[in-house]
Amino acid sequence: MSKTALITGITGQDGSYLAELLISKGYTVYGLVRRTSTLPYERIFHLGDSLKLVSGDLMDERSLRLILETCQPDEVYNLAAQSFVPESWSQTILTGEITGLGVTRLLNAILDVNKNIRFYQASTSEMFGKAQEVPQSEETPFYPRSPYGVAKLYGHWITVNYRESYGLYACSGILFNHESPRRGTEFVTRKVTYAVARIKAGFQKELRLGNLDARRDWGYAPDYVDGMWRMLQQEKPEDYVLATGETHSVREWVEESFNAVNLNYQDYVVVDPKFIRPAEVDLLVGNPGKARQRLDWHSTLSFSELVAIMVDEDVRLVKEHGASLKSMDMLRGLR
Ligand code: NAP
Ligand code: F7E
Repeated sequence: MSKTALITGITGQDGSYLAELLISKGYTVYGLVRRTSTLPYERIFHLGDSLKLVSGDLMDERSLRLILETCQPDEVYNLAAQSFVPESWSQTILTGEITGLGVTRLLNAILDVNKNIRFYQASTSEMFGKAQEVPQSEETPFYPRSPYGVAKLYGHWITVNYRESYGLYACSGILFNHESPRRGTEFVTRKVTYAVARIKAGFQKELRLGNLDARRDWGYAPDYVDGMWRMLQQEKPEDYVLATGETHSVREWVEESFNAVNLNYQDYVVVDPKFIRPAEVDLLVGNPGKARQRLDWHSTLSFSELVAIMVDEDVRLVKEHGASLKSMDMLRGLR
């Protein structure tokens, strides 16, 4: 019999790729959307009727219970969060409420409605923060460096705790940065590839960035949602790191992106203190050994291939919609 899944964070980068994957596997897929006065559905429009949307919010436990009763999912993927690290210093309480306590609300609703639901929690390499060892694995001690990382660490431990307290099938996926043409333009990879496309087209003159020396383990988002699904298909619930095992600096990402359109980044990039964080995560690189061995999971794109597909897609986007995107970007303030 075909399975049913509920995805929170359906309008985000990962939600859209996970919905595609599960629909392709024959799942009935529900996506939780929060009530807004305009529709943030740009990443899921193309899924049409194959995706069912339900209204609720991680801030509201009753809405979660009602949704579980209506949808009766076999699997719940909790991808919803206030996920932008800098915002977590200015909206600290909100980040704690959604990204941290929101996990407990959803787990409580699962306990009330159906303890057999399999649960995936979107944990993050930001929990390693000031990394205590290199590379980071499931065994590495945590040391978060932002209110976002702190909130996610709470979400991680409450997932582990409910698994151990109530016997839930609950997994925490500790995912390193993963990117795609659907990445939000406030995150550094997409901010850069989008700016490169605009500069090449003559819409933008410079690119203002923060710390170019930070290092990240960047992979391709569709690979990572496949890993989430694999975690919920095992005999026993466990936690897994998903990463490429390679690290690159922001500067390398910038250089490679400008090179892709035959420009020299030094002619355009300005370091702006506005984008420097109160506390930085200097070096992340994951060890995906456990996921490789137990889940047969692999990342499929090299660093250069990832940069290339993101630059190509943004060049195409700017060519097609250049002028209208320009006014939209002004409204968004392109952080
Ligand atoms: P994203 O694009 O920022 O999407 C976040 C999603 O959460 C959006 O759909 C957003 O809905 C939803 N959301 C926010 N507050 C909510 C609330 N109160 N109730 C219900 N939904 C709410 O994030 P992503 O990159 O796809 O990441 C997915 C998850 O993985 C997040 O939890 C993130 O923290 C985590 N993560 C991401 C990465 C990465 O590299 N991408 C790595 C590790 C972990 P709206 O559209 O309405 O705002
Ligand atoms: O920053 C540096 C910045 O915002 C990466 C989220 O998905 O991945 C993401 O968090 C690095 C940092 O991602 C700018 O200081 C320099 O060192 O793209 P980011 P993040 O903070 O790593 C993790 C795994 C998550 O879980 C999060 O939800 O780039 N950087 N200059 C900049 N970053 C931004 N955003 N903007 C700049 O201008």
